[in-house]
Amino acid sequence: MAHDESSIPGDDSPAGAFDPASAASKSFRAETDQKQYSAVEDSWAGSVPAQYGVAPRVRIGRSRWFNLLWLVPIGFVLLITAIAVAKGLREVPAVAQFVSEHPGTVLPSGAEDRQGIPTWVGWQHLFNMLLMIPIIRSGLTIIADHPRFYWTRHSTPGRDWFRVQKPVPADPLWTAKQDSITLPDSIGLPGRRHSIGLARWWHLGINVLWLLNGIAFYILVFTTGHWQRLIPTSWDVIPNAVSVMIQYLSLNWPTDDSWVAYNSLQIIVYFITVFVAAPLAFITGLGMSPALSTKFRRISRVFSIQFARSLHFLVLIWFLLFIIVHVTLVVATDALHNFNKMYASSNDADSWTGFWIFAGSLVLMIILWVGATPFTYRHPRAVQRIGYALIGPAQRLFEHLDSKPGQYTEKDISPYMWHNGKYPETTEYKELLDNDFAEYRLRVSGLVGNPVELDLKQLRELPHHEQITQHFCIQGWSGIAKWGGVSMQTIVDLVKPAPEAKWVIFYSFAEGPDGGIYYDAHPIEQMGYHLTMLAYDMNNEALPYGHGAPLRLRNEVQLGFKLVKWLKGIEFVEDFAEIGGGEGGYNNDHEFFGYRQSI
Ligand SMILES: Nc1nc2c(c(=O)[nH]1)N[C@H]1C(S)=C(S)[C@@H](COP(=O)(O)O)O[C@H]1N2
Ligand SMILES: [Mo]
Repeated sequence: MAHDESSIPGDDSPAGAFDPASAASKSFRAETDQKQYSAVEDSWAGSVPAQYGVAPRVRIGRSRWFNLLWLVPIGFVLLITAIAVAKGLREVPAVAQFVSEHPGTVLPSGAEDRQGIPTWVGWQHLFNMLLMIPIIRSGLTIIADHPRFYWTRHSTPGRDWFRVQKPVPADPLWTAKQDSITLPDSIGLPGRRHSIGLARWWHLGINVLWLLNGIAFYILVFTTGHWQRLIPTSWDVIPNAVSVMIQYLSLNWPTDDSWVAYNSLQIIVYFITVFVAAPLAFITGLGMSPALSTKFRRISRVFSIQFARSLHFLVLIWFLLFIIVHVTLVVATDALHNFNKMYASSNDADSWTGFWIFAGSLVLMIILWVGATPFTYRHPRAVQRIGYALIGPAQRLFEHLDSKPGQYTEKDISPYMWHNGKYPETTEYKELLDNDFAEYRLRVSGLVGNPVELDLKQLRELPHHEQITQHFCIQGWSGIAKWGGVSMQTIVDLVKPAPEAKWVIFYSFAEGPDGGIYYDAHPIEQMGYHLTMLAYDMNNEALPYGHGAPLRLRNEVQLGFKLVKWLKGIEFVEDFAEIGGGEGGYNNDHEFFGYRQSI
């Protein structure tokens, strides 16, 4: 394993006609874009033009796609048919008897003593509603950034089971960014194409509040006995739920007793929503984190990021269906009474109090809805700061998961790996490429005792490190590859960072969409992680052009955008505030991403 220290330039060896001092003073900072971006304007992110998707489609069999818009007429016909059938059924004596024996509501013992909707339920319901809207809207923007769903982690084109985008074009260098689509600003939060950075602050930030609201709800539900209204306590709920379904569909609705107990169909649906869908949203959300998935590989092997992302999406569908049916029934069945129960904690059937409170909350909801996207475009840094204040602690925590190598095996390697980012177009890079990188030098500088410049031969002479790991793009796609190269710890040992060095900046040959070279900052602790490396090989061959030739970074606790491709330099610094726009990376400066991305 030991390498000959004296063969490394930067030592005072004869080979090193290289001056450490000049390397240390030379930095790539000057090539970064130092402009501070503080609004989302038309020229934002290199003026990425709007691009709209297609109607949602589900794959049937190998390659046939079913357009889900057909569900509108089909659903309508089914509903009409179901109503006709239910009406007919109620005329059948046996069914009439079944309905009268199972009127719909099962009263648990002591229900009479627990009657009423407590005020805290009303408040939590209100908060939940206000929080769910931005969560769902920003979630749609996140989906729009990779508008496809898969069941396996390979994200292979054509193997998606759902898409709102055309099939992937044949272009071998087609990027995930090119594949992203625009949403209307009133639907997505925000709607602009590839505004995932901002959407994630909304989504993850508000998720924290939603989670706290949910935890408070769980605690109150179980300490007050209110759980007995939400959790079925006898098998009688099944026939009663069937009965309620027949009664609703026949448009001859069950007597409402919800001040005392919900009907059986309500209980089942509320139970699923509160105790299955909500926790599943949380778990599947975490299932998409690179740091957690890499650490808990045994779980994520089966429960892969794409499986988690697909389930997360199905939970969204459940919530959307729930909201539509729930709101329809609240309004269609004794609306004033229902508003009084949930908004005024009162069983008054005729007063308008509950309605006015509801109307007030609706106004608030509409103002927030209409204002959220324009606010985000005008104050993206505020969205970024608030979002980071909320989710940052969890992101920092998960960054400490230093996982062992050998995560996957050769047979897990993905047949297709998406490309991403802006390809290097500078003459500097093209000349190197044309010359097979014979002139390539990686420059490692900054707060180090021994700055070095390494060519590819020297890099290949350093102790070899290999890992088969999974890539997690912020946009949602993933893939497994085998990476061969040098462990970052080897580079650290070689250059001997000074104690003040806290951050490591990786600079690319490639520019970003607004000009200025792509760069990213990583905490120095993570340079010692088992899975932090510089890769010059991918799947047993020299790293291809599209994936970052001749050298790229891998740090498996982080999302893909932090893994700089076409690497030309590394600088150890005390603080990233003076690099580029000062936010810790190109996408952070320009697209309001975060600098810690373990989730
Ligand atoms: N120089 C540079 N490196 C970059 C990017 C980029 O735009 N420029 N994009 C990043 C993003 S968003 C991802 S997901 C990965 C994609 O790596 P791949 O194309 O090898 O799959 O590269 C990262 N490295
Ligand atoms: Mo990415």
